[in-house]
Amino acid sequence: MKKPCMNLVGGEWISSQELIRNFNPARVKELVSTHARGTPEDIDRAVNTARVAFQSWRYSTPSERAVLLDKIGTSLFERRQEIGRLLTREQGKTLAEAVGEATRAAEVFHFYAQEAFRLAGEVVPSTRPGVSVEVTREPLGVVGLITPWNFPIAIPAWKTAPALAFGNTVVLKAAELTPASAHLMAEIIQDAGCPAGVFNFVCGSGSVVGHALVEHVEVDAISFTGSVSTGENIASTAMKHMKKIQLEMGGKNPMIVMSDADLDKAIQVCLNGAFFATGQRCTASSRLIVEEGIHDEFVEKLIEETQCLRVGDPLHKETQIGPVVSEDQLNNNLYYVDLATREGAETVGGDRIDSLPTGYYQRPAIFVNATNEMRISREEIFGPCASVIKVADFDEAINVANDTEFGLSAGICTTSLKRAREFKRRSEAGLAMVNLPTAGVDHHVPFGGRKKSSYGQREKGRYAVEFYTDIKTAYTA
Ligand code: UN1
Repeated sequence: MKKPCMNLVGGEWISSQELIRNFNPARVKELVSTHARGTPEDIDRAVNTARVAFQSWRYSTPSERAVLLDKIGTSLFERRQEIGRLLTREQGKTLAEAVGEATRAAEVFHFYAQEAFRLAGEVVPSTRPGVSVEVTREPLGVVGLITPWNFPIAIPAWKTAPALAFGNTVVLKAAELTPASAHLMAEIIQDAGCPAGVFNFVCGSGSVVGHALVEHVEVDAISFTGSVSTGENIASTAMKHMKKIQLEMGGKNPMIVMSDADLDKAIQVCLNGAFFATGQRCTASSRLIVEEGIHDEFVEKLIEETQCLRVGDPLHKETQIGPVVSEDQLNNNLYYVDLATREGAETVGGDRIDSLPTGYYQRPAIFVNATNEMRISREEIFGPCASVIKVADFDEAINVANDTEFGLSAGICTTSLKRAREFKRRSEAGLAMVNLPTAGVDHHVPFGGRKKSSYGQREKGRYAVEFYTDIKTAYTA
């Protein structure tokens, strides 16, 4: 058997007494990789070495940081097929989705390589004669990054790249369920010549290793993507130490379909938003809000097209929907499929696929005649499940779309410019999509939501600088 993947602490690969075994959700008996299970002691060492490394990394030149990030980006790009295969095997998304994700990770590193040069400030005249005021941005220090299983390399990349670009040092805690892609990224970072201690990687459970990171007094900031309940725990622990936090959590994202929409396009937008990546995106469309005039025709076509989706082995070229990530997640999804019927919706699909016994395969589920009050329309399921909610008109559609405790992404399918504009103005989500799926975002623009979906500054694009730096106001006479 291949040697276990180790944790990276202070530039050294370190092993552990205990192992994490990482299985393939498409062939549940197939072991993908084994990993040294990190401990609170590993976190302590990683944070302390990151603290020491910060003293020089904070004063490194933008050129040094850009060269490193570019090298990492190039390597991720060159190895995107290999990374994609590994990612598919550990997470279950299709090979095309996984290679796309690896490419996105590469692009993020290239983007932030250039951003290192743009850490500009401003010079402002003082109210006092002969005094000048400079406003500059400085790194925060040691940042702890905690990442989820649904984007095993893109999210580690889009947190790590800006953190390093702006002069911070990093301890990354990757998801216990899918640590292999992030481990490969750690190897690439190390091989690119990252100075010891600047980037550290520890994998393990959230409740032990993640908790140790959030509790550590030498960690200045935490960026987290995952569930609302874990986000709430992190917030209360981090606040005890006054750490800066950035939380990306759940969604119950609406997609409005107006009667004037191009029906074929709307169907494609809904299929992609609701079911691609097996619905395991916090940006997935889980509420399809459909205007009366087009409702019946839309439902008929949606069912027809959903039944044509090819669910199967994610390494096969023709597959469109891979397996659910784990047995627990599948059981959670099946619970909601059962609940849909009990709540009075008509369920189409949603069953476990018995003809594909090797993996956690589930048929996409459509909950027809759902209401926005049902739990299936209020709670995040995080699987290939979507409610269809009928509304009378545009105003009701907007009200239903906004009637949720989440506010990550929202979409509309319409050919009316007026409605598109109105929707963008009235939507209470951080991302607004017109004739595009709620999921699937660019790497170079801000990402984040409102209400319970997100907390703190935006991720990605130029806006990431707001989280990963702090302001200094310097007066000179
Ligand atoms: C996307 O829709 O392209 O965990 C990205 C998630 C989000 C990222 C979604 N933080 O699903």
